[in-house]
Amino acid sequence: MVDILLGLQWGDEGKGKIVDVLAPDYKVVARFQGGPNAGHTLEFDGKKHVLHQIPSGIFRNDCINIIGNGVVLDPIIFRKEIDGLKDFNIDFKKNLFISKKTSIIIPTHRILDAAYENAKGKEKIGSTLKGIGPTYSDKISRQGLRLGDILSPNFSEKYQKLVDAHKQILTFLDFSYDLAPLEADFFSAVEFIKGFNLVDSEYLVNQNLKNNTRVLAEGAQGSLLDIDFGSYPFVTSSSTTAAGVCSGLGVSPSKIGEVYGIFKAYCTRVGSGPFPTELFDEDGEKMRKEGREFGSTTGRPRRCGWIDLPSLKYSIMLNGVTQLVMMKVDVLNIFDEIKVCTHYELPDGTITEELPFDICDMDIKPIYKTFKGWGASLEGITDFNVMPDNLKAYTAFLEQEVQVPITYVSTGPDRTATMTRV
Ligand code: 2SA
Ligand code: MG
Repeated sequence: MVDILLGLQWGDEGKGKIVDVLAPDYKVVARFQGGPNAGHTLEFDGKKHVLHQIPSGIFRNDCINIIGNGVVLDPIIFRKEIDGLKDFNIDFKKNLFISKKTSIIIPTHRILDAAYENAKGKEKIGSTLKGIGPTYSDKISRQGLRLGDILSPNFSEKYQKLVDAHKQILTFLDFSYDLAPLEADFFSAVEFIKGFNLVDSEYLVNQNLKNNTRVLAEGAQGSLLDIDFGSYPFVTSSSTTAAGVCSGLGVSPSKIGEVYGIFKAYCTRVGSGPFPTELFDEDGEKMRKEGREFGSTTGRPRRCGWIDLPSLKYSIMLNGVTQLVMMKVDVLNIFDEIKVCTHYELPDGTITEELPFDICDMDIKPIYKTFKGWGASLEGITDFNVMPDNLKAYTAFLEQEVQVPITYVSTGPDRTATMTRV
């Protein structure tokens, strides 16, 4: 079976840490969508590591890591990431496999990303500017480059054809850029990647499934940034929900097992787009500071707010979540009161639990239920039964609302700061 681990909000739920906690149970960890726009932070042995394109199982030497066909990969960033891992003595030949069908981000994709954002003026998506949208656009419009293409003798011609098409758009948008230094880096990174295992990873994944090896599919970006179900157009360009695993790795829906849904005990969002429970006051500031809420890829301050049940329920529904993992509960230790948005009030007075189609064009008023804070450190607590009563009440309320059990609660960035329901 393929188990799936994904974020239920707008990203940065702490997937990196949880994959790392779960990784010992899996011999294969695979990425199925997204690319260098992701930032998965792992902390162990007192050190922090941020991964962008490489799956989080890479620190376990008995774990095979797969970058699937649904991913968009930037060779320049890939090379930097590999360099950043040199102290760990990782055997990449043994532990890392990249699909030949993975789409390649070329330098002009990044330039186009910036040019499109620039052209949008005030309506910016808040893209990470890693070229994600333009690369997926080229994939869908059937002119993109795939990793297997770098092995072909015609690669530079294929590349040039695509760059020429991009240049026309950039001229039209009147956007100035300096391609030469990026191109030099790109071609040297392409040579570098040739030293890795480039495979038809759908066979590799399915062979493992046939041998009863458990595979973990690791999501990047949150479910609410999904191209179909997120707050379009303020979304990323891939299928971030469970459905994306099938097409992004080449596995059948009948092979999907557990779906772990990760959410923060509050909410954050980077980039533009609706965020009904966003706080603009001192509480929001406190969450950002206490939770160190700054983008791990771009360093941007994240917008913060209370937990939002209508959107959490929506994500749980779309993904078929079977187990929940609640992250960063310790950030709420310092709050006297903790709020949960249970419903939305729309501008016309309707009270609803559903996300409206035109969510981007309206002001939604969140309706809150207030809980007492627990006002205590959670350090050293690893058992659900001994958590403070007020945290128990908060957890029980969420579970009862969403009807899915919370099986892990994370109380700090380190692997060991995790409460497990036994
Ligand atoms: P893009 O670059 O085209 O995918 O951007 C489109 C929208 O998707 C949002 N997005 C993200 N939101 C949260 N975290 C992401 N990854 C990094 C991280 C972000 C960072 O893990 O910290 O470092 O800033 C991520 N990637 C994309 C993005 O903000 C746009 O709203
Ligand atoms: Mg992140």
